Amino acid sequence: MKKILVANRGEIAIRVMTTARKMGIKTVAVYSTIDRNAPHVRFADEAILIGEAPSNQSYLKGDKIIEVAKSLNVDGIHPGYGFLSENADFAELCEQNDIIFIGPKSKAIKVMGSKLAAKEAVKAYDIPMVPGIDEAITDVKKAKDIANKIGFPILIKASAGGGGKGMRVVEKEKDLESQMNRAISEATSAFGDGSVFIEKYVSSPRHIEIQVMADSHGNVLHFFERECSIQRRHQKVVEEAPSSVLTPELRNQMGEAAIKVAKSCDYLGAGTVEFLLDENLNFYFLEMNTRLQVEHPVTELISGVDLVELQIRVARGEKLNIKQEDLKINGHALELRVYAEDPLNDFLPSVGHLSVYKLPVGKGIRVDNGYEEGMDIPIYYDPMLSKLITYGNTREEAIMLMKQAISNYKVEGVATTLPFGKYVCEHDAFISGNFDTHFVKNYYAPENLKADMESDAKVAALIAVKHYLKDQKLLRVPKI
Ligand code: MV4
Repeated sequence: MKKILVANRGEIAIRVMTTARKMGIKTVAVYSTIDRNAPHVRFADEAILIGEAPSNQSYLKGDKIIEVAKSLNVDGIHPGYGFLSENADFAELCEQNDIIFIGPKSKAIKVMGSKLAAKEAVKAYDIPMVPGIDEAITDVKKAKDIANKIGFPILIKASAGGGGKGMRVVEKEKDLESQMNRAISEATSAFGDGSVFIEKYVSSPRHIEIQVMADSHGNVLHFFERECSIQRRHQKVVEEAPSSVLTPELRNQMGEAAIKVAKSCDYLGAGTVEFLLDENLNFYFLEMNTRLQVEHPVTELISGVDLVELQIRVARGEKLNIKQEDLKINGHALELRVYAEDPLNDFLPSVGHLSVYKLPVGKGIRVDNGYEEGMDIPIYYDPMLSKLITYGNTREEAIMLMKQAISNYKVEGVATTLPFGKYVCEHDAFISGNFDTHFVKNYYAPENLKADMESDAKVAALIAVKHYLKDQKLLRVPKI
């Protein structure tokens, strides 16, 4: 592979190109009109305008991107995350045009994109699943029978959903019929597929996911877990590796299960197998994400591998030259997603002009960033500015570094999730490691953050006054 096109923007485009460059591979950026001066465009060896700002006129135009790739003799396309990364048709279009899609084969994307097809695929592999059914259900009477067998509360999920879309909790039998009808009509309009199924509702789970990597020679490795329970409305905000609750035995079991999930769909490349972990440390397979994930850096830091490099290597047919038993966890990593969103105002996007934008630097601090001072944040895309990642010998050290890094990260012009990150790092439940997917709902209210920010402002004001008074005492040469 001599030249790679990155079909993405922002921090992930730069992240992928950094590794390509390290490997001696040329890079091509694609961009929309509004991204004309974006950092990922200047970072690449070549850059091509592909359309107008809305994603469906640019970053989602698979045929246009293939056309550009062919005209520039590109060997492979890296889709990053989001956009075309889990589009089976695009993966197939690449294959048909003799361009390597740096990701799994379209078939694996398709199977894992359907929750019911995924359940079917892993059936023969002895993977722990949440009690429930593994086929689409439309008959309310049958649904009631099953729900009573499993026991309420139950969860109705859309087969074509994922990431929490199209889910409904049902507490009592009397609500089942109306909730089921709503779920079916929602799934039909959102995904064009009204298939829904039922699972036992695990009420206070942790979200633990396992990073896997597969080559085209039948080797699959796992790179341990990421704890992603700190999320709001299915949007992750803080992630870490390793999880503070897994024992080495449980980690092995979940890793083995994740490898089996990858094998069940003949997986290739980087993937993530999501599990729910209940209070009694039972784990259940949820779904597989067939892409490089946003939070991959915490895994890179604790395992010492470059996941993008491995993606490129296996995509060009190389064997994974690492053995599972050689992989060890070293240290602890935390990631805060820095969004241009206002935590004091229901996390609404706070797009605008980055009048000040200064990144923290130092040992144990990594910032995967897509923006710079003076830029406007476009309204058209995900408002994530960067990922602030810290790495220490222990969890305590990583948390301390995160608090330092947050205070050295200077942003003016837009509100960000940085103060929210500080709030999480200072919260007892987070510090103790005793939290679940309800952390934000249970412990966060804008008032808490406001109090926090005001007391910080008071301390800053007191320091300023002290300096001023000290300054006044100094002997000054009088002006004549
Ligand atoms: C669940 C669940 C409880 N019980 N399934 C949400 C996203 C999608 N990947 C699956 N999700 C869940 N499935 C059963 N049977 C709770 C969630 C869930 C969740 C999972 C991971 C991270 C955050 C979450 C927030 C709310 C609900």
